[in-house]
Amino acid sequence: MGIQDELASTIQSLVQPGQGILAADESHPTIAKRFHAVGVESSEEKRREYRSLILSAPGLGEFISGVILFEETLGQKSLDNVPIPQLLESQGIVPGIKVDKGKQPLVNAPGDEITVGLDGLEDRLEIYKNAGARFAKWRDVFHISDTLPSRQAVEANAEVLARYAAVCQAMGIVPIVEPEVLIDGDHTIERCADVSEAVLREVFWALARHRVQLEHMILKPSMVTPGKENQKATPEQVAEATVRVFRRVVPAAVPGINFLSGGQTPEEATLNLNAINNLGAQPWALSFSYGRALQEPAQKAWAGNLDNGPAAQEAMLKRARLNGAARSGTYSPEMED
Ligand code: 5MM
Repeated sequence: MGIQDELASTIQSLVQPGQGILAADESHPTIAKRFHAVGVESSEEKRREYRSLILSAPGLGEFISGVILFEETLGQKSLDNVPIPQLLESQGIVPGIKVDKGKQPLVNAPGDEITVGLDGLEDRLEIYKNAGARFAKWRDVFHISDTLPSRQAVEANAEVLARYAAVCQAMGIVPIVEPEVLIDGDHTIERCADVSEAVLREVFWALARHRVQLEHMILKPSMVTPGKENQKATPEQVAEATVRVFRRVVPAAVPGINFLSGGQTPEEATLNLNAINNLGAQPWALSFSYGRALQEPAQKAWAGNLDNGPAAQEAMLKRARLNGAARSGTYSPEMED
């Protein structure tokens, strides 16, 4: 299969009605934090146990089209000794891989950060592709304050995101482009809308400069919400603010927008996605690529005990199913019972 056909076929598998993407690509410090919250010490074996359990939940492929893995997991075997990428393919799920190397302070821009990982990216992508990855993910992070993010941060992060996306496509790997505007702070929903619009404009300008094919990428943005220390907005307010910004700046050629949950509770993230999809037809498929909002209940149910595996799988499936419904605006809170 040629590169273009590979990209088209992966996009087609990822963007499906009733399905979304599971982000299970927490780096070691992040997964340690998540495990700590349920009283588990993070070790390679515990990470393998937990991730193997949730990824082998029977029927997961009905609601999950792709899973973003961390490098370690891509090379691991499940509890049944099946390579994880193979386990996913057997569920009809496309394996993906986080390829950024995290973030660091942006020099001469106090408070801003820049995501790193372009050095050697091509070589790593080749290894990941041979291991079974068909799509990749890179996350930029933007802090909101009265003065942040700076223009420098918006431009510099958009540039690396676009360069990453171009390299991925050249190798037949679909890039997930993730500019996350953080929910931390007491800013208003209007301030979040302004920052999100500026960030997305810059990202799409950089993608155009680097000749990224919009038809062969997925956007993974944050929703437009108030800061978590501000008053909560209703799902309808979040949906309206989000769709207004996206209609202004995201070209119709982009096939899918898969939101991150960014610290929303599992129920909030489902309600907000449902409200977004209730606003009527949009040019793009509007779905999820949640990490915490899909996994939190499963992590609580597992709590480090293999005997709780079936309960963890059930919790995972439940959130996947409910978000699958929110993907078409057919979720209702009664379905939680
Ligand atoms: C924003 O985080 C991404 C989506 O997860 P949430 O839905 O929980 O917000 C997630 O894919 C994130 O990029 C990975 O967990 C990797 O994060 P770290 O901090 O470990 O690089």
